[in-house]
Amino acid sequence: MTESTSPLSRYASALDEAVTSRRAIAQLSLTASLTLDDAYRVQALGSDLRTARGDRLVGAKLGFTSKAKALQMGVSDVIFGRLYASGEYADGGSVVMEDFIHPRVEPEVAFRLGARFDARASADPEAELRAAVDAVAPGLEIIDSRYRDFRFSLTDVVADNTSAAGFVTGPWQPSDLTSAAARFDDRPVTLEIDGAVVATGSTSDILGDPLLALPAIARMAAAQGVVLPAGSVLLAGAATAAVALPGGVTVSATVPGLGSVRVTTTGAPAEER
Ligand code: 0L1
Ligand code: MG
Repeated sequence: MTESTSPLSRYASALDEAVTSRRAIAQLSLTASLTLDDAYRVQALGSDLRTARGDRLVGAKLGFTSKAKALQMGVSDVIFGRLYASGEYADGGSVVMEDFIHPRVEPEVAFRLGARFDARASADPEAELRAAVDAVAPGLEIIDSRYRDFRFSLTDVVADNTSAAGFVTGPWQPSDLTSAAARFDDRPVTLEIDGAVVATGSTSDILGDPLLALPAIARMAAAQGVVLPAGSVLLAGAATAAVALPGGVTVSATVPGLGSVRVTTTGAPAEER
């Protein structure tokens, strides 16, 4: 059996088809028993499919970074996903909801890489990644599970690229993370839709401090052999639970000291049409 006809390859194709058709599929775990390594292999095969049709890796993200979500999922480690150029939106721009199935939005803290990062070529990936970060910004992540009813197991969601579907970053602030004074914990985070607060949290809900996403991303990029180009965006994790994202609204996130980020949505996601 060649890899293109293997079960893992078929799962990657089914998930990719769900992305392009905006039609949710059944959870893989209902009929398949995947290991976590298998699930990351499906994610990597999905990445090959995306790049084959002209998409480009522009960053990485973590999920399950809050204690509450990790407990809910019964997991003890974060999950790692990839960000693509097709999912990058401009701050203050608009997002066409027809591109999604049943999107949700969450406020995040984002880091930017000033230099290419290849964890496997580094003697000290954690230190190198921290040194490579040149700026920080507030972010919004749009997640959109490719599974029906937004329901999944740990391996399902890893295979589905951790539900990653879109992201936007606010104004970048230059930041030197090699300074011992750098810390981003304990800042209130507000998520608003059309000016009404829909969720509040704290940057401390992201692994205690969003900075702690960096060693996790370094470790997981090494494990997955993911090389991040200069300019990559690293989404550290969500500071609140995700909120359903309808069409025809303006959503914004604000983090004191980092600023605000916003996008406007147009149209309606697939499941509302
Ligand atoms: O980015 C996230 O925090 C989401 C991780 C995947 C789980 C989900 O879709 O809720
Ligand atoms: Mg997220």
